Amino acid sequence: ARPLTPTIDPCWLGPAVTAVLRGRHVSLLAAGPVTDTLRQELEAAVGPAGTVGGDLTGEPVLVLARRDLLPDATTLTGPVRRAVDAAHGLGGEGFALVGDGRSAAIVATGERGLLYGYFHLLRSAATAGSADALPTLDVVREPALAIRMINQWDNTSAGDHLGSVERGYAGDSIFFRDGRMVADRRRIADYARLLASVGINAVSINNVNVHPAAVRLLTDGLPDVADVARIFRGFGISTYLSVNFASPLVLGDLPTADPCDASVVAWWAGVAERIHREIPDFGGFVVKANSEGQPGPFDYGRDHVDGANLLAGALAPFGGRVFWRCFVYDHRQDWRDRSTDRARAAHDHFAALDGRFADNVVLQVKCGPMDFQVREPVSPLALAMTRTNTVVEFQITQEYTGQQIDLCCLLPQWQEFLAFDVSGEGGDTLACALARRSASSGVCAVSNIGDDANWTGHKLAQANLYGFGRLAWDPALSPREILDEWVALTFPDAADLHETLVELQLGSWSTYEMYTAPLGVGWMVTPHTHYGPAVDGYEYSKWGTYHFADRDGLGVDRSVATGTGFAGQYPTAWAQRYEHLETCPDELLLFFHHVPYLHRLHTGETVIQHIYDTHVEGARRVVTMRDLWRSLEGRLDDVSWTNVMERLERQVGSAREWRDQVNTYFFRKSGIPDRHGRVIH
Ligand code: GCW
Repeated sequence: ARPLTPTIDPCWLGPAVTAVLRGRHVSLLAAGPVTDTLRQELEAAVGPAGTVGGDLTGEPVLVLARRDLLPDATTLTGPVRRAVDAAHGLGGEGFALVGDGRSAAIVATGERGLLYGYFHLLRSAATAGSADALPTLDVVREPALAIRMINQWDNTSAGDHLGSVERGYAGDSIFFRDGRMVADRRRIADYARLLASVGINAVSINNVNVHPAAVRLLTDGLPDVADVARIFRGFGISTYLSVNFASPLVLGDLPTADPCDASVVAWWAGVAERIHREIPDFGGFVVKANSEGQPGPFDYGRDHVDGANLLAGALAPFGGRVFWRCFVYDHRQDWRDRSTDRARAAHDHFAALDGRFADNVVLQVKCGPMDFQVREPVSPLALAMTRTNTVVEFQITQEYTGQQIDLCCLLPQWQEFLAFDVSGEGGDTLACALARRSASSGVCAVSNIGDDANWTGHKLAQANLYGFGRLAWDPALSPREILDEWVALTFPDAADLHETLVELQLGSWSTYEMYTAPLGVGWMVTPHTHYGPAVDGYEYSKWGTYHFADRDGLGVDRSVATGTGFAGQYPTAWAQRYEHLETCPDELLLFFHHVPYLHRLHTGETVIQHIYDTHVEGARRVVTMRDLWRSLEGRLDDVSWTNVMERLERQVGSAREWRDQVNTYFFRKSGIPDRHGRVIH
């Protein structure tokens, strides 16, 4: 509840959210940088009529206390007493929160737990619907996943590849401008607060494509990075930098970046030490190496283990980690070569290296084997690395899912990935497997924010950022539960529209899927920009992204028997299921198989008719959403209403274009008419 930067959308932390604490007498027993933030939060929330004390005198209505700073439990009563008992055995991020309606207590082992407990209290009050009553509850919460990270793809200057934020659809970077860190850092603090409120505990602040100018963040830019790290530290978030593997070369310090060269080893050790001096709790590095033209260990005949362990060795003395990305594939493929399959690449490169990485290396694996398409199977590499720390990477920014012009709430997609049955025979979900793997495993995601007044370009895209954090904390939450919270917090004055807003979000991913590339085949997008349809846009390209449509059928044969063998990268039960037409799920049919247009889906419908029907239906649903939104005029704040209205109008146009291009394309290829005789151009 610290004052927000004026004119900036407070997202899910608007002033109404802290109303429950106004005028209250609160007590905070803890110490440290996060406690200082929490104190500011509380002071702003209670306002001039309330107080924030540091002990238990005067019967505070809310107590937030580190367990070890409280007197002996037997001397305590009420919620504090119950919370102390419940907090027994919690880790540093967990909390116990007990409220009896009149008073409440949050007890934790560490100060981060108190901060998370505080935001939980605000959420509970908002979702309970009575903004100024303390909730009645008795909960113990701990994050399911240890690593809950956000990756910024922010360039240090706008002249870099793809603008100031790569794949950013919400304005420019809030971190960098004209090659330097922005001077006014209030927006960064607001962002830190938003992230902490949903449990994010790590952030990398610059693009994984590290252009030469950005390499200077390790040198002249370091004091500014240290200042940003200080801001994040106050919210329990550790700061990471993306680094260029060839940094010693780029900076002109050494003639090589060979990971096995002693001078390179010493160079990185020196860098890590300097950073540590400025940022004692520095998180570490994120590295995109030998991927899409970025330098890496292959340039010296070395492998990923050599590369990752080099940086890990430099950071290890200071407790830092290396996030080594596994998005490695041949981006100069010959489309004539049917044996190379981009989907196989990550597993082919990394699976055999399991167990050889240093303890502070974390492999960062994209959630699907391709690249954040609207529908992909889970990455088999995420399942395979059982002896290596792993984070699964999601993309909040909607690169391939409508670019925050189209409404596409991705929570159902992420939830499906995290709930994936790892063995295919019951047992661990992917989320459980990650939790079990190590205390350096979890999830990360590419942010969708920029310096737009509403952060995300599309007001409703805020839910994706909110929801990613909530799912990372608790993957068992359903998209509906998360959206219930998000709507209650974001639109506190529109209780009558609650269900409408939740439903709008919930259905939007499947609507988007309907009018874009069908049945998991992906990639029918405009090359490079990735917005709007281009059915053959990537068909003869070097990027390895094909649908192979001809007059008889379409899809990619990734079976072991007759195709690229990708299906065989899965654990046996899944490999079997994907291998065969009879068991392959419809929504992934064209990802795994090339089939004739008249092949029948499990629904009984033919593939071609399914394409026609879903495209017509998807575009129709967008019109319905637009009309519904139009009818809400005056019932939500004008700024939000106008923003979403304008985006939905554009989405209607985009969906129409997708529908007509995709349907026309397949009619022309197949010559098979639409059973319902609708116009195909
Ligand atoms: O999806 C692709 C994007 C690139 C991005 C790359 C990656 C940061 O088109 O813009 O580069 O993925 O994940 O590295």
